[in-house]
Amino acid sequence: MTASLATRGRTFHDNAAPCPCPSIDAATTIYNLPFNDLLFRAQQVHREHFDPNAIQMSRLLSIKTGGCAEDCGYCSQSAHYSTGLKASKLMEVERVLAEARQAKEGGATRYCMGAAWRNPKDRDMDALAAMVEGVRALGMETCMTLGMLTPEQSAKFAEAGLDYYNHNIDTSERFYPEIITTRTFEDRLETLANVREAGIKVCAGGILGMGETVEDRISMLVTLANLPMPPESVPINMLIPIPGSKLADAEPVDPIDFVRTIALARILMPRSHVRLSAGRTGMSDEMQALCFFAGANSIFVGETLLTANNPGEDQDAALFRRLGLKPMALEPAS
Ligand code: SAM
Ligand code: DTB
Ligand code: SF4
Repeated sequence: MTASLATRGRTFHDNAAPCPCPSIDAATTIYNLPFNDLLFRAQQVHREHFDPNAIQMSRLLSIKTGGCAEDCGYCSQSAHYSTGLKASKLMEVERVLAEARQAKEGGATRYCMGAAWRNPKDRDMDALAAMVEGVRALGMETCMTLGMLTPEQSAKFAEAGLDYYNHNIDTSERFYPEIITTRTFEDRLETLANVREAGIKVCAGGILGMGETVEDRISMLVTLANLPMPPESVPINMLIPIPGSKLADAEPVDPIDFVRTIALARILMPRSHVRLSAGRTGMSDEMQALCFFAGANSIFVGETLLTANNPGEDQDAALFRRLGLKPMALEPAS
């Protein structure tokens, strides 16, 4: 099982001609282009597939906060660290729907519900499916991020109409055990395969600024681009250092390296939405502008992510005005 999953993407693509899949070497060459050449190329690719001034807007809600059994070194919600976060139980369906209505009024077109779980329990599946159905009925796209899923759980969410499942690979296969020890990189790929097989769209990306090397970042993107189908949505998070977590004092990522990584994601996954995700409160308008120029075309809106701060509505409205950006309209459901 393990080996076949690890090679799944490569086998698929090796049989396809011409092979569109990037190797680490090819991706590294692109990454190391002079900055202006890299951004020009990313912007060209971006314009072939998207309106360069339209940004997709998603809203997050933590439907079950804290007390998580996993030991992810970056996370405020892991029970392995003392981050001062108060744990809570799974929210009632009606409360989730009330929050989703507000998010819609704020302009979000996708509603992402996150839970601090290693995996969902079967006893919670009916309530989770009801959340998906209720949010869909409001006319928003739905996304969930709940940890690992079995094929059966994935099928149940597909039946409920779940549009996207977020499950990040976070970093390279090499660096993964330095950040998380309670599950493996392979476990992540397995859930991604289960979600894909159920017919749900995939949202998968990672975090920069955890002490990884540039090579680790390139390797993470090459893994994503070589999946049997690349993720439709690729969130690139900048680490929000959480006091008390293992990565509280990690060295911040160089902003130019961050922009280069966004540009590489755009070039390697031309049709995917690349999301400038967590960490925007730590970025200047100028850095965000460069990220949009490099091909990022999605953000989280609203004052909170799951537990951490995010620029609020007013700040983002001002940013959009400054840059002449507009919200991306929802594509009609197929
Ligand atoms: N428990 C689920 C899981 O791990 O898949 C879902 C929630 S988890 C918080 C979703 C993602 O948020 C993580 O995979 C990670 O990429 C990102 N994330 C969590 N804490 C972060 C932080 N402090 N800074 C940046 N990104 C973070
Ligand atoms: C993703 O890549 N980033 C989001 C979403 N997927 C679930 C989460 C960011 C979390 C930031 C830290 C926090 O709010 O606790
Ligand atoms: Fe749990 Fe997800 Fe946080 Fe890891 S990232 S500790 S799985 S909530």
